[in-house]
Amino acid sequence: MEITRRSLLKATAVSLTLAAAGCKQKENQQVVSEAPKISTVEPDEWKAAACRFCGTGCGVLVGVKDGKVIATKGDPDNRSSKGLNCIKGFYVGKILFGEDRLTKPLIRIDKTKKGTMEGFREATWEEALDLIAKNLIENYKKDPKSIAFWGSGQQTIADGYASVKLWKAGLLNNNIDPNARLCMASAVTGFMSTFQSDEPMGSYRDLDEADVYVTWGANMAEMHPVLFSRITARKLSTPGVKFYDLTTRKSRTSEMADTTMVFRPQTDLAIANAIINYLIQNNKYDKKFVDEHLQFKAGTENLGHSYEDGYDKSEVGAVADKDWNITFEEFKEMVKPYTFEYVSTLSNVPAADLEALAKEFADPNKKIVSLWTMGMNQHTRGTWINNLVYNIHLLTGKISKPGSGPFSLTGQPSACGTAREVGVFSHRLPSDLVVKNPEHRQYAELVWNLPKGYLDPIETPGYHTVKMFRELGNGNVKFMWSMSNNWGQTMPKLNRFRGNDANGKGVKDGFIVVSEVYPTRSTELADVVLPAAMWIEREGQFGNAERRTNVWRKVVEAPGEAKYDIWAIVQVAKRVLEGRKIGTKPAFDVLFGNVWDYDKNDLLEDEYEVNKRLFEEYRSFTNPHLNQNKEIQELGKKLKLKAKQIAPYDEYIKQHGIAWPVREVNGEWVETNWRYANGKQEDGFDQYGIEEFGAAGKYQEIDFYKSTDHRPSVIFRPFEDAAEIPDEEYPYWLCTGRVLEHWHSGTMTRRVPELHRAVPEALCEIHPDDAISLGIKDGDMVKVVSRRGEVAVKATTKGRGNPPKGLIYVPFFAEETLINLVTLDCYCPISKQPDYKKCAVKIVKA
Ligand SMILES: Nc1nc2c(c(=O)[nH]1)N[C@H]1C(S)=C(S)[C@@H](COP(=O)(O)OP(=O)(O)OC[C@H]3O[C@@H](n4cnc5c(=O)[nH]c(N)nc54)[C@H](O)[C@@H]3O)O[C@H]1N2
Ligand SMILES: Nc1nc2c(c(=O)[nH]1)N[C@H]1C(S)=C(S)[C@@H](COP(=O)(O)OP(=O)(O)OC[C@H]3O[C@@H](n4cnc5c(=O)[nH]c(N)nc54)[C@H](O)[C@@H]3O)O[C@H]1N2
Ligand code: SF4
Ligand SMILES: [Mo]
Repeated sequence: MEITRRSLLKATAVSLTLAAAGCKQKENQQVVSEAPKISTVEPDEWKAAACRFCGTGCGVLVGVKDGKVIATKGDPDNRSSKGLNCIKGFYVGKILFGEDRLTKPLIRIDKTKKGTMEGFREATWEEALDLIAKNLIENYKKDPKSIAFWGSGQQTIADGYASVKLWKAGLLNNNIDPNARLCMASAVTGFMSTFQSDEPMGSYRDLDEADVYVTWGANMAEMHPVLFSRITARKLSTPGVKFYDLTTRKSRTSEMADTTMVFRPQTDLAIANAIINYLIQNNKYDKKFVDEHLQFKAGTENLGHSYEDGYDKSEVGAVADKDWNITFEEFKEMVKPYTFEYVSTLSNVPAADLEALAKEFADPNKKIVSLWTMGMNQHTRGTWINNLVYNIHLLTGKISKPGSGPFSLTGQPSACGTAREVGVFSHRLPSDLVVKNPEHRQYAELVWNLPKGYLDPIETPGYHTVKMFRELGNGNVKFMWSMSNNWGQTMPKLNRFRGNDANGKGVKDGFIVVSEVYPTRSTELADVVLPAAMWIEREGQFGNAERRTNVWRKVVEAPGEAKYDIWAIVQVAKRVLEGRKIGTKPAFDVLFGNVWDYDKNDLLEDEYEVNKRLFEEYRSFTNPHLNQNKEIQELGKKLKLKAKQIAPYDEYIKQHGIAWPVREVNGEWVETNWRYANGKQEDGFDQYGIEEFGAAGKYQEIDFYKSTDHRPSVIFRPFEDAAEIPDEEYPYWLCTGRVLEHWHSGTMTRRVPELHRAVPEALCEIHPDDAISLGIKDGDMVKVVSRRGEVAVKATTKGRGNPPKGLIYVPFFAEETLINLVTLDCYCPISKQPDYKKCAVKIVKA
């Protein structure tokens, strides 16, 4: 019998007993457990879902027996992951079973106990929802700017859509932003400024075909392990394949690299410019591609840094995103100073290594994939460094071709699908539409059945995330609702709103609602905690980094009274919209009537139906041509919304995920793998350039149909130094990030015994020479101190990563090691994404 890949996977799948297996909650979430129970019990059925964790978006099959999850394994039919899962995916089923799951709404009765999980009483949903609605309305009436919603790239697409609709159309308020601001905002502004359309053009299929891989600030071995395994497979099986790792600290990823280029933080800007300069000075760029497809621009320079509020309104802050046309010759002059010698002195990377990498790009026969995540996005010049990497790929024509392209990796499971596509940002609306554009608002009004001009009052963008939490700190935000995030641990410069007396006014005096599944550093600051159904305890949809949308059905019941987040959103909407009218109709009926059961005065009982209706409504933003309304058809056509078309809800379940733009061809819904690349549909190429928005057959191979004049921009962006640089008093760089085994604030993964045991505590990685000069031994407690705060942490010179001299690395997963008391909340002036990757600290023996 032929052993297929599929049968092999099936045969080797181990059924894990996922019941709470002795997990016990102790202080600081120390989970103690018995050895994992391996069993050979076969589930009654396997149900398809998407992994709860990272933006890779792997398919997971969930084994259910007697209504309980007993196993998970990779889904061979998911085209993003083809049956693979990493260690977190392997254990994902266990996140449901932490002993301290929140199962009842909690109302705070003692405000003096804020900062702890004491001082709450259990409440009914009715009570909790009434209290939330009362506080929301009261604060809104006093000052619309005093209310805020903080969403997430871990909300499902329907969750995000319902949140946006409630806030932007229901409350006419733009103070809604997601944690994706901390994560993907610079990627978005990078895409928008270069291409005028968000999200990558390439596909994971590129990873199987490239000759050269470059990571520009991504630890893929730990953060995108399944994608990394495709790179290693290619590298190990194909002679001559090269891998360059650009990083500020040697990581697990560096171990696979042929060349690791450890650069001084922030000098990636100069490194990219050195490559560009080399290509141009040596006539090694693709002249035909440049002439046919590109335009050149320059933008505002000398932006300075946003240490405190007021920056956005300052003279330079207000024009930070301005750019203008220049000639190729002008561009050439501007990059001229970036010689290898000069950049080598700035970055500490040997000139020969810079040249070797530049020569890879200069070779017209090499296919190159660039990859990045937080190294480039969490950066006070995050938009710029995104633009610069696009510049390199555009100048060499290495883009949107199988095996060649710039690939911005996403972190969260639905940073793309929810935060970006649905537009859970203060300045956005669904489908790349923005609040400040009148035609965009008009389109949203048409889809949402609002009178013309209804959305006008919200023309001013709301608070972006950092601003929102600064305003919470100083007491101007008085009502905050957060969902699927843990800001009490993950926001930078935490002591703006937690800890010392001068700050935290909004937390102490305000009204805070946290929708959660476990007690966290945020629920301890809450006035009301709403218990949520998680992952496969409800219907859901995520959109991953290669534009693939996944939909899963509810598999098991949530514990206790935990409810799915949409239910809570619509219940609050029902209460706060009571008595309000849109035109002649009750506001609630206009906005949420399609998911409401008027007989039972509750949401439709069928969660699938609720999700499907919300999803299909969002979908109508992307398929104006299918709408009966002529106005929607025409405006949608003008705005080229069809370029992001998604498929009907059920189609995603059937196909185990589909990548947009999706097209209906003879009754089949077909995905696109390489956007902008003209070619055969069945090979994964884009049809829109040929048929829909293309420049009338002008371009054969590629048509950037969303870009202004079909020409993306090569934008000059100079090197500017970091916001805070080590000095005599604070002599070390602090870099923060993650580890393989834990997800962000550790709330879920620390409750999985196997993952917790693998990495039970956060360690501070330090170079052995620095340790000697500070008199520190491995295992000593040290204090990491910045101008903002301090934290005690155990030091190691033998950590998983190896920082260079002068730089230390601390992960942020451990709630007892709040490294964000130390980090800086300066942000990129264009994307408003803060830089967690660099600030200045000193190290003191604790
Ligand atoms: N195991 C696990 N996987 C995850 C997550 C998780 O919590 N755990 N989270 C997911 C999420 S939401 C995200 S955003 C991603 C994050 O994925 P990554 O960005 O890969 O991970 P981080 O640890 O945040 O960042 C580490 C990288 O930042 C780079 N860096 C530091 N300073 C600079 C600089 O000045 N310039 C440049 N160019 N690079 C720099 C380092 O070189 C290093 O490669 O991971 C996703 N995957
Ligand atoms: N120092 C430092 N800080 C960072 C970063 C860094 O690199 N360094 N990276 C930043 C980045 S890129 C990111 S993406 C953020 C992530 O920051 P957050 O999103 O704030 O952190 P998470 O731990 O992912 O929080 C998600 C929460 O949702 C809960 N949850 C799970 N399922 C559900 C559900 O179905 N419903 C509800 N309501 N809740 C649910 C989980 O228990 C968890 O507490 O961290 C940022 N913070
Ligand atoms: S790579 Fe990401 S999506 Fe895939 S199994 Fe691991 S955590 Fe889940
Ligand atoms: Mo992220």
